[in-house]
Amino acid sequence: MGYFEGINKIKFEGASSKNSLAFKYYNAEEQINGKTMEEILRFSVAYWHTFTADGTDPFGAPTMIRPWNHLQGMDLAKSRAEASFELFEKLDAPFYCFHDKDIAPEGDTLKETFANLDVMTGILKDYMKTSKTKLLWNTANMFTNPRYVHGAATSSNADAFAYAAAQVKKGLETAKELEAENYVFWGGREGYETLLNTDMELEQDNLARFYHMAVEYAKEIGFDGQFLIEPKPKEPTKHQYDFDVASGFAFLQKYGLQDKFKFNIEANHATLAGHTFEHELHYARINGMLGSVDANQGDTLLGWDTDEFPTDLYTTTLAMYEILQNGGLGKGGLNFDAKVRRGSFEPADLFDAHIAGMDSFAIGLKVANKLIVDNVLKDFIAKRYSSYTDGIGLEIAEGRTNFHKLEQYALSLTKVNNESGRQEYLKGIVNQYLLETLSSVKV
Ligand code: XUL
Ligand code: CO
Repeated sequence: MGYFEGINKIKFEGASSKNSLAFKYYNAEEQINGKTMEEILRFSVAYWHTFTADGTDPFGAPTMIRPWNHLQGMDLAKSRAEASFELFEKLDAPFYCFHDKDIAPEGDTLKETFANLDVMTGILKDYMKTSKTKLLWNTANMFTNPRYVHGAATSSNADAFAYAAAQVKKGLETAKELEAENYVFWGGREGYETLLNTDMELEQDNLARFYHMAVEYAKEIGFDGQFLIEPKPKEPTKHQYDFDVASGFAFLQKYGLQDKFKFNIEANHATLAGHTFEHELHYARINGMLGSVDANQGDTLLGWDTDEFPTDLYTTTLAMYEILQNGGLGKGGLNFDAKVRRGSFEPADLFDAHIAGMDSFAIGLKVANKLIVDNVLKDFIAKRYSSYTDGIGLEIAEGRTNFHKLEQYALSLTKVNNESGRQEYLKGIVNQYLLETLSSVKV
């Protein structure tokens, strides 16, 4: 203890609190439909943004003032681990997530890297014995090291494929050891830049073989966490294979992997793919594939992944609307794959950022729950599609018709009457629920 001096355990103080280091809306204990906010929201801290990132950007040097900045190698790794559990405790965070490379430095050989990982896994395991914070997921960083310049499981080089396999094998052992609830694949370099040098068919077949081997090995060692694929359309590669949920789902189905995987959906990745966050959540949900969430937000003025802490209440509301209708996130959670801005370089900014994100999702949860309890959108949608509940519509919905019958029916119509979709009215209603919830929050 002692990395974040002057910062006490963050408490819920209510909407009128002027204390920046207090929750205004996130009240872990508060019950929403028989479950606590903590149980529904399952917040997670991302190790890489909070403990590993130093504020470097393509134009400038590190800016982050961190108590561990003077250290290196394994000393640095140990210090970050100690600091992380202090932050988790102060935020009362139920979960955290990491890449292998975040928790332990790479050695000169794979053997050395594994030895470093073993030490750090043991240290994290010890902290976890006396902490409530569990591992939501871990993953392998197969994008930073130059060996992955052409990809990992989709590399043109079989040696890189093998190295990646060894890394994931170790990752699954770590997941088992730390009792991770999930294991994530984000295909950082699994994509391509130009077809002029790419065998896309082989790359995709290999990616599927890799996933199958991971599933097999998890079974072999008895790791029963949920496998998750995290789609992202671009960055760092121009074309990433796991573009969005729809393309990822098609891939999983083609290769018979759809029962073994779900999706980890990141807000900023959704918008990079030209979708809304709620579109991706919805698409996964209706296909039974919504696994977990990387909770962040992008910037509509910028075309890249800015990984900002989520503060847009409209978006958190519509995201929670999907998550609640999914019956929650199961083994998944809301992982803040988000970083403080380069100019927010003080340790206290890490707390402000998480508090803002947690409060924003708490508000979203309350508004979404009210929208669901009052059946506002559901009733509207049911009425909008009511033509499929009797007559010719029911015949269509039950698969009891054909083009001959439909042609006959159409010939009998004098006019097709439509009703307004009333989009503006519905947006007004969502605003009304948002404002009503905000004003009714106990202060
Ligand atoms: C990159 C990204 C990753 C994954 C884990 O955009 O989101 O941090 O969440 O590899
Ligand atoms: Co992510």
